[in-house]
Amino acid sequence: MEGIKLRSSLVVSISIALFLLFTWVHFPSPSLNNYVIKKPHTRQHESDVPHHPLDPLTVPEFNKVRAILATHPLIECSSTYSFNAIALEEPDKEIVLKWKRGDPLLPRKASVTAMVNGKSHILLVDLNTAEVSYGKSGSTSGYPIIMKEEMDRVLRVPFRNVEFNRTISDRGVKMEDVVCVPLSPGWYNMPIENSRRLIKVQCFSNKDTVNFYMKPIEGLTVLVDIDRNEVLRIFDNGRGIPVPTGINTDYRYSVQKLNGDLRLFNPISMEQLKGPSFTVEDGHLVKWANWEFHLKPDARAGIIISQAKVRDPETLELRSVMYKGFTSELFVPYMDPTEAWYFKTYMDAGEYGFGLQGMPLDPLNDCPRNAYYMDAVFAAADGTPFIRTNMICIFESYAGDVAWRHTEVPLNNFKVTEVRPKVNLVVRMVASVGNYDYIIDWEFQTDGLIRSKVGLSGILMVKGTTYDHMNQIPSQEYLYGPLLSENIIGVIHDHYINYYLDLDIDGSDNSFVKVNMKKHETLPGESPRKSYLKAIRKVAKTEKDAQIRLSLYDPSEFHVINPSRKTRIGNPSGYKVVPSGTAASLLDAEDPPQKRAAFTNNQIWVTPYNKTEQWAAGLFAYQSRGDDTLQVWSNRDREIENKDIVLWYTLGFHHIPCQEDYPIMPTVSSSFDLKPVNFFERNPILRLPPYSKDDLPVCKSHDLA
Ligand SMILES: *[C@@H]1O[C@H](CO)[C@@H](O)[C@H](O)[C@H]1NC(C)=O
Ligand SMILES: *[C@@H]1O[C@H](CO)[C@@H](O)[C@H](O)[C@H]1NC(C)=O
Ligand SMILES: [Cu+2]
Repeated sequence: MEGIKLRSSLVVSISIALFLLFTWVHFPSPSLNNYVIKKPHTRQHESDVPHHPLDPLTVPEFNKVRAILATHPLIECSSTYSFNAIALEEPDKEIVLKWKRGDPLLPRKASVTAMVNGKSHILLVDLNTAEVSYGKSGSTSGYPIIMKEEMDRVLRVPFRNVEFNRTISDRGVKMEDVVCVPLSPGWYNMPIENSRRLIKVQCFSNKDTVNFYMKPIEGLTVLVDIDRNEVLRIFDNGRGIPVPTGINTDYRYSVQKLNGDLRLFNPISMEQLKGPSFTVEDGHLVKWANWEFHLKPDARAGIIISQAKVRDPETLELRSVMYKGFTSELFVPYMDPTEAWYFKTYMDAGEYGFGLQGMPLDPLNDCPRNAYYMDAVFAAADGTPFIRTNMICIFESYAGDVAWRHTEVPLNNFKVTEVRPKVNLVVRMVASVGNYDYIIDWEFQTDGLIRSKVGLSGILMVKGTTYDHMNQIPSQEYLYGPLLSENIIGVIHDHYINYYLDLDIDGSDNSFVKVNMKKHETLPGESPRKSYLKAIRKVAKTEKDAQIRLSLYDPSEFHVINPSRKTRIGNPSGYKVVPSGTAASLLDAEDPPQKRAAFTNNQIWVTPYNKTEQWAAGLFAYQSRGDDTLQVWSNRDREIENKDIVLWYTLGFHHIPCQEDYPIMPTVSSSFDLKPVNFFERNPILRLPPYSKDDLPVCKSHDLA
């Protein structure tokens, strides 16, 4: 009996071959199986031919990369190797910008990160010439994303250890109930961490529940050398802490004790009698309303939005807003300094691959009926491509909101009411990184606004405790989080999601402007008012001018403008980044996890465009030491005025768990906006027509069956 239970596999047939897609969830998901059989509203797989210079690698291209590398000396002569990243090496930005639909496709290249004998190498593979060259990393420390195959392998290692088996049975847990998870170890400048790729394995019991996270075998940590496949150390504390019972922790609908119909509301769906208003051309080019953008899945980032353009209602010109936007890194530090917990400071994109953890979406529940689904092609550790079906969904969303309105008060015999309904286009993926689920939305609005939203759901990482009631606890300060259930503490933690936003407002050369609200006091006798606010504009000259910490008592707007494109009356065309609910890291700047995730030192940064600076915690985030972070790059204090610049925004959450988060969390969301400021001459949706009854005939329910 093994600790890992890979029971969930699904077979996907495509025209050339059969690929096996394994997920590393530990139990079969009923909904997953349903949709494979029915596949409602899923359109065909990605085409095997790329059409656009930014299109992701196709199945034949992955196979070609693999074939070319098979005869490369680095791979051919090594006994063991793995490919921990294979992705399109995007052509240089200026070349992509010149490329037009109908032009011959630009040469295709793949960037491959290979781990050979415990060392990482970057190989650039030219798919046209089959030439292979070595690429530069910029990182001096750290390792690439850990692959699923490596995690499967290390999860078996503890079970070959007598001491591990003994402590499991001493704790009264049956071997067949043990489920283990692979936890990235962070980096703490300890001798054992040098020149070794490490992982920490912790285990749970899944007796009587699929929600094994609620049954931790507390205090047991197995330190494993990933490449040598051996146990280095076993930390065995907390033997006196019982494994929680797990009663009523199973969250599957099928096991809920049903007393009649549990529905709180009748089913709702959005109907589009005339069909959707968006198209996805050549697999990746999305066109909707006044928007057009390139969309692709990515093993590390999840979703990449490229070349987002919005149509100007006055000139009908398609105007550039963003060259590239994606979630660059995540940081999830837990607030417990004890042996079994201090290292839990995950960086989910660079350590596990945010896209690799993007599991198939569940139609009707993850996305509405009118959604279109996009598949991803990723590569396994040996380079074999596989298809992750339904990884992204795209849909028009109408939540009953208003795009703009006015009713004139009937004081002077006015009878005016004008209202426009608000319909948005949503692009969504969900990354299930171990216990947590991140719902990532990019929402495009007709008024030119882009909203980036993150929803957190899934299961808490909890800590076992001897306490089963608050009245046994002398003071809350003894714990690292609230008691959530008998013998379970929800450890306090943060979530940070960093966005790379290469805004190109009407072209690449842009400036960053801080528009600071300042209190002004009136002179004696000047006005009955004592004070008022003024907006003071300041153009950032260098990177340090653009290291921004938000404060309610020193508020600013943050604009990215094109100084050479002005409106009719002379305002520079721009977009602003609009933060909403967010959180800042309070860890010590010299704390190792904070140094590694130094992108959380500020909420906003602006750097000059540099193709190799894309991953906010460095290219190699696993066991990184913080030498290749956004903080390090920004400290060079390069010039950023009227240049091609990249804005970085970090969305944060402090999470003090509560009983409602148990046994699975209702979604918590936050977002930020990219909003036009003097980009359009006036309200860009002024001419949007309202609905009338004829637009939306009422259908009987049987018409929809
Ligand atoms: C681009 O980024 C890399 C990695 O940080 C750095 O080594 C290089 O100097 C940068 N180039 C410029 C022009 O800043
Ligand atoms: C540990 O237990 C597992 C599961 O019962 C068994 O397969 C394995 O052989 C045991 N390992 C040792 C070293 O006894
Ligand atoms: Cu949380």
